[in-house]
Amino acid sequence: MKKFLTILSIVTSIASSSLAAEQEFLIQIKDHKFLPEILEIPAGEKFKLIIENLDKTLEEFESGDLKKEKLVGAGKKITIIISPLKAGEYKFFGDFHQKTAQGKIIVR
Ligand SMILES: [Cu+2]
Repeated sequence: MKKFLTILSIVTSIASSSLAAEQEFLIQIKDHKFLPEILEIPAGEKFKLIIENLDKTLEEFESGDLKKEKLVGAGKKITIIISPLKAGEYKFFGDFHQKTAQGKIIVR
């Protein structure tokens, strides 16, 4: 957990939200796993990732590949804006339950 990065991503989300119109994708967290674990996204398009935590425990959505890190409280939802990506695979994980909470975004 890096507080600075979390604040930075909140600021980025607010700055980007006024532009709207990007596609939204929902990832839920349940039993310390991501649903879905694999998400396919078109290359070169900015999109919105909504992370909903259905568990009763705090989780942190984290990805070195995407350079994102954001806390998701129990029963809460967060939004992350992702800038257009090149084709490839981008892994993400739940920082507090890394054994089970693993996923990736496949960009084509
Ligand atoms: Cu972390």
